[in-house]
Amino acid sequence: MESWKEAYRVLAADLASRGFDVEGIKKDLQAQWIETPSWGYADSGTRFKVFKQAGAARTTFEKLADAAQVHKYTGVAPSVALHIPWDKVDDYAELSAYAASLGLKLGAINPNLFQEDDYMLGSLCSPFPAVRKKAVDHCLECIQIAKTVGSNNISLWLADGTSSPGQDSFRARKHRLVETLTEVYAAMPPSMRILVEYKFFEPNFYSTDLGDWGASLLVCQKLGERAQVLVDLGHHALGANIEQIVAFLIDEGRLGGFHFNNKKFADDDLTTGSINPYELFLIYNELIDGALDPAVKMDVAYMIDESVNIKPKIESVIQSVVNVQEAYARALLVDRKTLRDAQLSGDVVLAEETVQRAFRADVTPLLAQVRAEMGLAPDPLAAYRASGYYQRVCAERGKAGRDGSGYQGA
Ligand code: LRH
Ligand code: MN
Repeated sequence: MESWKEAYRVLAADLASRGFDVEGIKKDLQAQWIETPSWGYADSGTRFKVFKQAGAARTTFEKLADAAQVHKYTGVAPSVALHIPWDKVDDYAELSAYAASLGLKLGAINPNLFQEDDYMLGSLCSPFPAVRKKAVDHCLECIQIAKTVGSNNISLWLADGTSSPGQDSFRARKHRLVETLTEVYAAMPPSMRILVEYKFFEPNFYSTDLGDWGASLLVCQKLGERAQVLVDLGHHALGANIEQIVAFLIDEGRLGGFHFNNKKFADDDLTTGSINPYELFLIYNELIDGALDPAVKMDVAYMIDESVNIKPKIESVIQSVVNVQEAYARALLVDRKTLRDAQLSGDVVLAEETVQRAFRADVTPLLAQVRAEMGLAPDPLAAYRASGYYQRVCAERGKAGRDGSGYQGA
């Protein structure tokens, strides 16, 4: 018997003896839906160097083929977010059909308002009306693409900001932002929503128009119910309590989604859970607390937004998905009655111990069992590595050679 099966039997018996609904927990884990980013499969780097990797996806079709590998072995990554124009194609219906042939759905559509010369002083916040119109038109184009591929999420990040004191009026830029986004919001069909992402700095280094969750929430409240805040884990000042921000947004009914990744310093876009798995667990602890509250309405898009420079892309995304599964599984093991009683009686240590006991749990056998019940191998990364897919695409995509992970390519 594979070792994880015995470990699972012991864990399930212990959890059941402590009053946990093990079957319910497995159902929740099987229902997880984690969207991966098309741009996470292509070569990316820093301003210093983009290390071209053997086998990296070069076209949107190859990005979808690689994303299908992540879903094939994890079972919980059935959709891919697109970035326009990085994923611009002549026929989006054909792209959508190709995705479906791979068992995938096309997810959030990300407008790109940060790579045109015209956007030097901003896009939707630009002082120049013609530039604002160009930016609005691009968002309207993305709404059309979303309609064509059956996506209901427009995921908007703005690089807009200023780089020196006095460069522009903060209030005037805010007015332009609300005015232009009101036009974009009005163009969305009733089934569609806009996820408004904030970031505290970069590429502007004096001010950012959507610089924190408060700015994003304010703008969303001015737009309407179908405007919600997107929380990218790399977009906060060091020390920010992201799980508290998540709790506030849940309580306001304005948590639209996540861009999961991890950081040590700034917007590092590292593998999710690779630096601070406790933070990811604490975020899921707030998500479950909200989901258990009948007064709270939640519709959260769980998306990964990473671009790793050294690791083979597919393997890093598999690691990220597995780390998100583990964070959710551990958070499902928080004894919420004991936690609430400890909180209400001021027993701070017992409250912390209750949370940490769940974080310390080894959920590997639980997830292995969940995968087995989904007809999948217990270890996605090992199964992917054993598949030979990587060697095959290296040969097909024609760049053999060392890629930092020891693979010699074809
Ligand atoms: C900006 C960001 C945004 C994407 C980009 C790829 O830092 O997080 O979500 O458009 O990364
Ligand atoms: Mn992001």
